[in-house]
Amino acid sequence: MAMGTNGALGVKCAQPDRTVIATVGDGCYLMSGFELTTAVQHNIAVIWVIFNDGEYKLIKLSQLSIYKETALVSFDNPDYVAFAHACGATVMRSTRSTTSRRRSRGASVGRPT
Ligand SMILES: Cc1ncc(C[n+]2csc(CCOP(=O)(O)OP(=O)(O)O)c2C)c(N)n1
Ligand SMILES: [Mg+2]
Repeated sequence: MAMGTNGALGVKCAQPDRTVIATVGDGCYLMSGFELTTAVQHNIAVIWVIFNDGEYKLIKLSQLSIYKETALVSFDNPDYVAFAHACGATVMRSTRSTTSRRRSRGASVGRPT
């Protein structure tokens, strides 16, 4: 969990001519998303797509399947748009219907997004 969030930086450094998109859950992003500051400092143009559902969904589904109830799987997210702005990254807010369009726009930005 979370290794893809910051591992994407290494992938982009190894393959600078390729588009690198890390699709991450919000729980995963919270564990290591501060690496965005490194990406901005060295202009490592990774695109992160954060799936913001305010919970550890996989764990919730496991709990439901085993115990028929859930606990400690919800959390409040920070404002990721404000966070990205504060780090100096490019940012786009997406909904279910705009995600793939935004991702292609992100691919053309050439900056941490
Ligand atoms: C370091 C680490 N801690 C905990 C886990 C257990 N784990 C697997 S998935 C998950 C929740 C992931 O939540 P999120 O990233 O929000 O994705 P979602 O399931 O909501 O799509 C957790 C805690 C793990 N795999 N690795
Ligand atoms: Mg989640």
